Amino acid sequence: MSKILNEIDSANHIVVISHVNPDADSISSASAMYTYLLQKHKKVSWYCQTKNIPKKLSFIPWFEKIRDSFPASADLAISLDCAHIKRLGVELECDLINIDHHESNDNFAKFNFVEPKAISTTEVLYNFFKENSIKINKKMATAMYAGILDDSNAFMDEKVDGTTFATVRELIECGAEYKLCNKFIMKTVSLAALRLKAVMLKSMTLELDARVAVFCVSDEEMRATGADGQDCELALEESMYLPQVEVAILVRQNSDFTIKGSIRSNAKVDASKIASNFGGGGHAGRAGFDINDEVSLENIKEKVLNLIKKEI
Ligand SMILES: [Mn+2]
Repeated sequence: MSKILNEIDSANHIVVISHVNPDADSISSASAMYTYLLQKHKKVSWYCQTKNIPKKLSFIPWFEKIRDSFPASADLAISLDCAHIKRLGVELECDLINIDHHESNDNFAKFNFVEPKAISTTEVLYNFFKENSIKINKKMATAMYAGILDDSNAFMDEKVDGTTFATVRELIECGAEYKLCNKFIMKTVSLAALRLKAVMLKSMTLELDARVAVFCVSDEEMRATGADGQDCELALEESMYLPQVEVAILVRQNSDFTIKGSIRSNAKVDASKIASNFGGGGHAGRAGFDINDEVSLENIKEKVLNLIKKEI
């Protein structure tokens, strides 16, 4: 860890990197690191390859500083929450520090600080700051709380324990604007997403003795609501709260009539195993796949259900 601090101390221009299609943790951890580097009077930039970052993350400190071009003068980069080198969205010529919490992280950088047991990358950063006696200010605390809140699914994740709450308490004592985070991350929703949720819940069916919730969404429905792919997650996640539901599946038509599949599962069925039958992947609890042919939603739905039937 002292190597990481030395590296930061001797660098002239540092770039923090949030991964492609960033989530709250990736933006929050980059924000906390960005704030820390500013405190140290470092020249610092913030890079993310994705152009349209969800507006609901705009409350995170320094969000307006994010750029989609990588500065040529950088001599050190720090990637946050990037499980794989491809998630950086840029080919680097400078040295790299990799700070993350994904189990699949293969330590791709020159310097790696990866804690797979941590709930979020912001928790990894919190440990980093504490162990190095670095003062946590209000902006850093707010960002770190936001990452823990989102990656722990509002403290509902299996990994949440007393330590999580002790960390949160300390972040609040450091000035974390937790009410703001709760509102933006847990409650803020676009009108399009809300409309789509209504459409999806209305047409949801329950299969295999109501153990599987099924959603089929046509391109027409997507266009009618103005929603995007990520907005489908609202109804999908919510169906998992039905006590008898063990698996939820979504098959969605893209505008070019190809298909995107998403699977959520509790412990019994391995979602990534189902997705792998279609060339996809992910985690046991959440996985996805893409089908690049023109096939009917019904056809894919039946295939997925048949596979689940064998596992359930
Ligand atoms: Mn994360």
